[in-house]
Amino acid sequence: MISIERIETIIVDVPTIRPHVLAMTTMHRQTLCLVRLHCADGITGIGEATTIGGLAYGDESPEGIKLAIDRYFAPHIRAGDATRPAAIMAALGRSIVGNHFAKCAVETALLDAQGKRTGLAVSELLGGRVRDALPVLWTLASGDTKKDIAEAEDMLDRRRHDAFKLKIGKRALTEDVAHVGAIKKALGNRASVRVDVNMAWNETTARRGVAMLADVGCDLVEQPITRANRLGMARLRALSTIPIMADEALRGPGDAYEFATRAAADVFAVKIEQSGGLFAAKAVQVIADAAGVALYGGTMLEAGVGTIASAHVFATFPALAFGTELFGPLLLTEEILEVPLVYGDFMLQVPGTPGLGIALDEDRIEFLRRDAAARPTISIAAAQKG
Ligand code: MUC
Ligand code: MG
Repeated sequence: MISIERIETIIVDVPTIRPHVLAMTTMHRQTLCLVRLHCADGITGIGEATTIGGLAYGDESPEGIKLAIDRYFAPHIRAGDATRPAAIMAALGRSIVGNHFAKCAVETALLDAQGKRTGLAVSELLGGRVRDALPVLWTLASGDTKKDIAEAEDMLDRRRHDAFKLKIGKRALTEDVAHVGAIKKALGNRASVRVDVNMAWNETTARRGVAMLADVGCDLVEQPITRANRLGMARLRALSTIPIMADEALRGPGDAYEFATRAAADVFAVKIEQSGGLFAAKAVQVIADAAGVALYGGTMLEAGVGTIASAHVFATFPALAFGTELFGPLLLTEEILEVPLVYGDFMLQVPGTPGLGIALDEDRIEFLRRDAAARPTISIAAAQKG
């Protein structure tokens, strides 16, 4: 038995490199809730939870996650054995309803610690990896067609991404389709172009929209309608000539099971946070595989810790037909890891070293944390004086 002696939760705010425009919010920064579990054997595990636009995307916020872990998760974690991550997660599952993002951050930290303890990469603890690198798409979401085309050309030139997801649903349907068509025309066969509507359409708009998008060369439509309308997703899927992907609607294995039995999606966007953890995401994958649903590795725009935790999970998927969108750290102005994740040749490398295979840049975290001691500031008047 190895106890967990200290549980740290740290809120960190990091600006984005440009505004990230989604149907429901525009992001100018990302807020991380980092979790550190200090174990009695001297090993520390790290986890991360992020949301999108505070509470704009889901029903957990970074601040709420911190509070939930500090107040309600902590006694169960302290009562557990660090060498038994599954038993601690089972205890949390029995006592705490929902809170998937918080559970994911804690499970990530438990598995990071256990990996360091056993000398195994997290992907090996999850059953073993089938690949060492993952294809990574980029989201074009500046809100401006010309800027998006220039951004995509730059990504292609640098061999960083050759698949792009466009965020639509905020403007009129014809404007959105023209935007997608213009980008596809500019990129041609050099890139895959997909869209994410983030639930912004009703079913009738979606029926027209999906057909119009197929005509301009779009390869896939992600979550066109509200997460609640599962039968609508099944109807859209039956009519569509291009794949329909479920994202917001998939909040764990139970939803995956229902989507699979209702044939309500061609593709599942698997997200470790939405699923409720790394093993829950694996369960979503297993259900998809059994039902013949294709897979895509999704993101909640996590920084380095959550991104690499996701990568360890996706590295174990036998098939990953639509690649991943694990670009979160690249959307942020600040690096929080000692050694940045390795992107290149359209892929993200998955470390093979024990645990997650990453370390936090402690000085950077101390500087960026929201509760950092007041930094020296200089007033405009003082600066002008001299
Ligand atoms: C989403 O809905 O998929 C993932 C990539 C991105 O640009 O936004 C997120 C959320
Ligand atoms: Mg999505």
